[in-house]
Amino acid sequence: MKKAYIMLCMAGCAAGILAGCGGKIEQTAEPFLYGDLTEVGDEYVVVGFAQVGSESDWRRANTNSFNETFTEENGYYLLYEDGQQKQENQLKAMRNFILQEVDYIVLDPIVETGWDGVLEEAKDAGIPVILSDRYAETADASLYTCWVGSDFEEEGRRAGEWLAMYLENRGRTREEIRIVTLQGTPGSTAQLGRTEGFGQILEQHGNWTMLDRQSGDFTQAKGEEVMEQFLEDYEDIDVVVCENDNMAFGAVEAIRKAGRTCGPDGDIIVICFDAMEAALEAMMRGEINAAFECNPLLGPEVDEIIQALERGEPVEKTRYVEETYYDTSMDLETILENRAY
Ligand code: GYE
Repeated sequence: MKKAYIMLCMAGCAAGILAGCGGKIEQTAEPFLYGDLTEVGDEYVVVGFAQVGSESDWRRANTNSFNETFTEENGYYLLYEDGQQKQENQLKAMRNFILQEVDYIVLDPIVETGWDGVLEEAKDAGIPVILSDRYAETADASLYTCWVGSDFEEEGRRAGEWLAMYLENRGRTREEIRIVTLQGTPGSTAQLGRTEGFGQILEQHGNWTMLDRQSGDFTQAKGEEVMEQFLEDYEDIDVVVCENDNMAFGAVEAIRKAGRTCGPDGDIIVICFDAMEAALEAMMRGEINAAFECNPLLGPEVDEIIQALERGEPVEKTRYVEETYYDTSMDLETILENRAY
């Protein structure tokens, strides 16, 4: 283990600003770890975590998972940087970590491209980079140690298959089904995979029409804005696919303001991805039809990887976490009682 000297983090990025939280998200984690040249003892494994931001409930749970896992009691010293949904901030954070000679870098890349340069710098400095949640497209796979996260394409297919089954159960296989999509941050793995997976099932159904797809950047405020526009632009929307829970909350709000109804008893089917507690509660209120789970608890997964690397063992290059889905036909109350997020 190297000895790391923790310097002042980028002061310009101090505020943990929440985009479009609509009162549903609270900032729980410290956005940056400040320190004045604190010397960290050799007994700690120093991990620099370049997080995407704090745009959603999922993100908050993900950050908490790292904060709870990478504690001093567990032998870690965690440097946490909130990129505030800007690649530029994440690049700066990574360069800071390299300068500080951390033992490991954990990167959750906001988008898939544009990382080769900084990954090469980390490699030259001998610092392993673990990709968590979102993926980074690299020219050379040896630039990162491994990736752990969700099978986003499978999540998208699962949502499409659920919709097909739902419509079939309601005898709507012949009717034209008019769909809109609120997409996540363009170029992020979660957006690309969910769009692709759902698109594969869309292609199999001649009666489904994708009217429009626009980005709501994974936030509630933008989700609401885009849905408002969709409702003005298109008549008879049957389904809104929201690439995360928070955009679904925004969509539900826009639907309500437009005097329309949604959920199992309404006229617009709402489906979303993440399936965090608040989405299950919205399903219980009859606002959302189905939520496709995305597991945010990646802290323990990355911990296992680092422990294996510390023992000098090889690690799998790609590691998927298990996921399921929920809809209003299930006993959501009981499910919520036993749920960690
Ligand atoms: O679905 C969304 C968040 O990358 C899986 O990012 C993550 C996504 C998640 O903003 O809520």
